[in-house]
Amino acid sequence: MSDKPLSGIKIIDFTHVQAGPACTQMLAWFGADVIKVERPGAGDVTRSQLRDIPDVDALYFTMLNSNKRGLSLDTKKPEGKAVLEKLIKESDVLVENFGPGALDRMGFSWERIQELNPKLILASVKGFSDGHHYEDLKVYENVAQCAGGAASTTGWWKGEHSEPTISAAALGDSNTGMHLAIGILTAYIGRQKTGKGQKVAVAMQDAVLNLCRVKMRDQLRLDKLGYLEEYPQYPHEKFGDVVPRGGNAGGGGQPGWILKCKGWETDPNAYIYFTVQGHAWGPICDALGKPEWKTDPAYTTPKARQPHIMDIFGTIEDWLKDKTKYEAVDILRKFDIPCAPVLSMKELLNDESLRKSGSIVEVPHKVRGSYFTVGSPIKFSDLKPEITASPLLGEHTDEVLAELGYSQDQIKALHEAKAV
Ligand code: CAO
Repeated sequence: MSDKPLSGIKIIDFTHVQAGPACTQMLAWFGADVIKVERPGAGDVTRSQLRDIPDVDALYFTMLNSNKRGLSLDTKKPEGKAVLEKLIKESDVLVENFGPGALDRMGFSWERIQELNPKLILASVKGFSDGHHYEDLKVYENVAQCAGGAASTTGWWKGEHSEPTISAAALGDSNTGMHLAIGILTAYIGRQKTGKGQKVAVAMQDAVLNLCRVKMRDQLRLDKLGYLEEYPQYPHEKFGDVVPRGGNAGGGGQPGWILKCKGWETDPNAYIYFTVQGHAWGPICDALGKPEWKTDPAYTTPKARQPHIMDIFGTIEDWLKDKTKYEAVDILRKFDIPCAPVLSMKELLNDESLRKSGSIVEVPHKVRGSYFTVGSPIKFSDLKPEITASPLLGEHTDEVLAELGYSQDQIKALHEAKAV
């Protein structure tokens, strides 16, 4: 057994696609023994979705299933069910994100699981919470972003592209998985006190809403005031009765916007994000070479600036015209201005700092050679998560069965019955 913080915790990883796998992958990085259970011959659908190399596990799968062991098991066959029962008896956690009711239909209701192992923690992701009027719906990422409030508050408020907009960040999937990981660890610590397992559930709608908390704040303010002073609609346009989409506005108390830099005409990412911190107006004026703004009453307070904040951003864009995004940030950082270049995936993939910190890692893989993936975003002083390859379908089936006490003959029989 290794000395990683979660070593000794055995997790049945009955997850697929992204929300569940993102959760169990993180627990595996930190030392848990995560056994990915998949249907023989097929496996997680992401193994074959969006492949870049024929017949090789797709990056969609490899990037969400590292550090796990692979067990192929048909849990609809009696022999397969018997293996799962044994596994449940010997494990600490079962994580699943099947469609509503699938685990019950398989014969593994919460009541049955408790009979098999009262210490087991059952962790589930569903689209909507138990008892919700949409609890029967199957849900993918973008459905959750719409149901959780993200889509109605993202994007542009007028013009051709003013419809609700989806974020590229996996607010519905990986975000829900991260919430579930916190729930599992909480239940695990709880179990140390009570000796009992419990059911942990996170609905994708709730996880998205949790990240949209500030938009709920804005709805409450709008209901009271009828306007939102930090939105680009203020003070020249009318507000309706729901939180409008705010384009690239700051969202908090500090106005901000995405501004063009040198080369924007041909480079889709030649931009920076610029924030106007209320208390740092002086340094902004110094950085831009506009000392007169420091004493001009039209500029000295956030309230005075807000009616013409877009003109101020226009002046800053003028200043940025002959500077690349990197040059601009190098100047602005000297004045303590919160800003960053807009980075493409290509730039992030090749970013030396991210490689050095382990946020982007290269992982050797038995079949594909090696692949780049996103490493642990959580850094510890006494743990450096080492990212290892995702398992091939059923790669560790015999090993796991042997650990469960199956003899070589019994393992052979399970293969012959096509149960594994
Ligand atoms: N052996 C035998 N059967 C297996 C199995 C195994 N090892 N693993 C899964 N199955 C079966 C299940 O028992 C279920 O069968 P039934 O429907 O007959 O009971 C079926 O495979 C899986 O059903 P599903 O509803 O989970 O799969 P789907 O592709 O139709 O839907 C998804 C996918 C993601 C929409 C659905 O799982 C879902 O809504 N999950 C909850 C929300 C979620 O996590 N969504 C995020 C996914 S990431 O974008």
